[in-house]
Amino acid sequence: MDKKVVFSGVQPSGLLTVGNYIGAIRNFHTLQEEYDCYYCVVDMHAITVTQVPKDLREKTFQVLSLYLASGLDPEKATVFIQSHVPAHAELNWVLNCFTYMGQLNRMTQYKDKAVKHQDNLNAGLFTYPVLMASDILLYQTSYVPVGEDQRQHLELTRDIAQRFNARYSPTFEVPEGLIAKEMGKIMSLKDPESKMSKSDPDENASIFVLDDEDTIVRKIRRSVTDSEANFCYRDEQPGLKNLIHIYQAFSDESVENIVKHYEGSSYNQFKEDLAQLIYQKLSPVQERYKELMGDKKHLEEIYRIGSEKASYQANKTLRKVYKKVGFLPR
Ligand code: ATP
Ligand code: LTN
Repeated sequence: MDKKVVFSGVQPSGLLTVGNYIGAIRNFHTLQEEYDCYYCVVDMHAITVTQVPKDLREKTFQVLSLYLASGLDPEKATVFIQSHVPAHAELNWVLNCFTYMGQLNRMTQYKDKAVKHQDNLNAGLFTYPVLMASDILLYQTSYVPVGEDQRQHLELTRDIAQRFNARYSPTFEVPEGLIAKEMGKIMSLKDPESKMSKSDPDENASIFVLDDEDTIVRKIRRSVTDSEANFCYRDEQPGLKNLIHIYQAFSDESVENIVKHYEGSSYNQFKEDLAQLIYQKLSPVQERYKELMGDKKHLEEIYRIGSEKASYQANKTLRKVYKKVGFLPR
C-alpha cells in the first residue's frame, strides 16, 4: 500500500526560533520513516512582507540547512523550495477562485500581520492562506505538522478541498493537522501572552536555534516570570508555564515530573538548568548546520533533486484540476 503523505513548510523570513523548532521542525524527521514526507521552504510566502533579495536567498539556505541539521534525510523525505515548483503558483490561481473573500477576512494571522505591515498591505498577504492550501493539496496530503497558529489556515484548506471535491468529484485528499497540544504554541519570553515569533523586533523575546550558550543563558535568565516564588504549573503563572513547556519539549519529561522535581526550588535554579538543557540539545544541530551551510553546492544538489520529485507529484494533481475545471489539454 502507498504511504500516506505528510506536508509542511516554513517561511525563510528570519532566523528560526525554538518556537518553530518545537512546534514544527523537530517533528519533521520523526515522520519520515512512516510517511511519504514533503518539506518545503516557502519562499513565495515570505515575499508577502518586504524582503531584501540577498538576505532572502541566504535565509532560504538557512531554513533548508536547519531542516537537514535537525534530522531530515533527503533520501527519505522530499526537501525542496516552493518557487522551484511552478504548480504551487498555478494551483493557487485556481483555488483563489474557490475561496470567498469573507473567509479570508476572518483569518487572524492576516489581521495580526496587517497591523504590523500597514505600509505594505498587498493582496498576497491577504490571499496567503490560499497559497498554503495549494501547497498542501497538490501532494494529496493526509497530515500537516504545524504549530497551533496554523489551525485556522488548515481549516480553510479543508474547506477549499471539500468545496472543490463536492463541485466536481473527489480530487483532493482532505488533510488533517498534527498539532502538539501544549507545545504547539511557545510564547514570547518577554510577553507570555503573545506567540514567540521569528519576526519579533525584540530579539530577547525569542531563543533562536542558532543562539550560543551565553545568549541562551542570558535570555532565559531575563525571561518574564512572576513574583509568586512558587514553582507551579498553572494559567495564573503564564511565563513559568511557558518555560515548563520548553523544558518538557527538550527533555521529553512530563509536566508532572518537572514540577515534582523543581517544587520548592528557586526559579533561578530552574532557569539555569533549562538554559543548559536547551544548549545541550541545540548544539549538535548547530554543528551540523554550520557544516551544511559551508557547502552550498551540496545544498543546491539536494534542493534540485527535491524539486524534481515534488514537481512530478504536484503536476499529477494539477493536471486533474485543470481537466476538471474545463481547461483544454496542452
Ligand atoms: P513570522 O514571525 O515570520 O510570521 P513565525 O515564527 O510565526 O514567523 P513561520 O514560518 O510562520 O514562523 O512558522 C513555521 C512553523 O513554526 C509553523 O508550523 C508554525 O505553526 C510554527 N510556529 C511558529 N511559531 C511558533 C510558536 N511560537 N510555537 C510553536 N510553533 C510555532
Ligand atoms: N503558513 C505557514 C507556512 C506554510 C505552511 C504551508 C505550513 C506555508 N505553506 C503548508 C504547512 C503547510 C506559516 O505561516 N507558518
